[in-house]
Amino acid sequence: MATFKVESEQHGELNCWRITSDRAELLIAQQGAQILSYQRVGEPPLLWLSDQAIFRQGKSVRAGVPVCWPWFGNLQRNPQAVQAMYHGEQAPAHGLARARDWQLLGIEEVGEGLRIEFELPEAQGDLPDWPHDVELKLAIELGEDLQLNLTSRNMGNTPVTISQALHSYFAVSDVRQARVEGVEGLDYIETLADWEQRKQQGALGFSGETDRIYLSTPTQLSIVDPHWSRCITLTSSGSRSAVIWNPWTERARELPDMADDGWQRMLCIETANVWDDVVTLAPGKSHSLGVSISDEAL
Ligand code: TA6
Repeated sequence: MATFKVESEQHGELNCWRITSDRAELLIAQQGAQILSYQRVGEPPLLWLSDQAIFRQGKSVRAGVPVCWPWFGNLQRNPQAVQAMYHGEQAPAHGLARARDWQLLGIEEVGEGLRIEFELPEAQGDLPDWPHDVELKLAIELGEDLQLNLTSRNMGNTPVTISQALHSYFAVSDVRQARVEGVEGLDYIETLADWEQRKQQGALGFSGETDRIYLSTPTQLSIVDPHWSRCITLTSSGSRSAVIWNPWTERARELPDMADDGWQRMLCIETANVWDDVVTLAPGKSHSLGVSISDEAL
């Protein structure tokens, strides 16, 4: 029987919970219901927390799993149906949910694991310039693996279209030695070359800035990290798209919350609903975007 310890912690301006079991440790912030770090006993971290992370209200932390919702990235790059949902002038990158306080609904033991559930009550009509009524919940399950499920339920009378992502920052020994498997042969949007559509040849290695939207993704993607003799596997549900990002040298220098060499130790694979995979929720309908993160020795 697994035992869990839950402790409250303050990191800068943010209320957090540290959850420890005999297998793993998880740090979660109330802001954004954001996982900040995740490490299994006796292993290097699985999720990356920037050395220069800024823990400030209203600013997403460069770490773990920010929740991008109800749009992903630059709103102007989203399909018209997603753009039409927002009535404001300046749309913040990656939506409205990642830098607001969520409500902790409960922490309970489920089987051998622990289930932590959050809700963003403001999504039911109180988000600035986004006048829709969606019940938005994030369930985090810490068991043998780490699982996240983001569920949106349209409580209003008209359809709502969203894009979204679980913007996961994985820790790697050195991104130049790592590769992503599961993307072989997929079409992707190269956002760094005028959003051109291209086809992936072989597995994805890293030798420069990378910011791509992969289309028609399979349910499993893996990060193979030979230096740490580790393979991290992401198993997604409710998703047919994924964003893979590494800022490399120059972009990292521009980010105030990332060390100049921080890009070497991280790699984002973001389980998503973006591009031609956005979600339209009819009244009363719900959609869950999920990812389960596991790892094994190579
Ligand atoms: O997911 C990739 C991306 O959209 C990149 O273009 C990059 O800007 C990154 O997210 C981080 O965005 P942020 O707003 O958190 O600095």
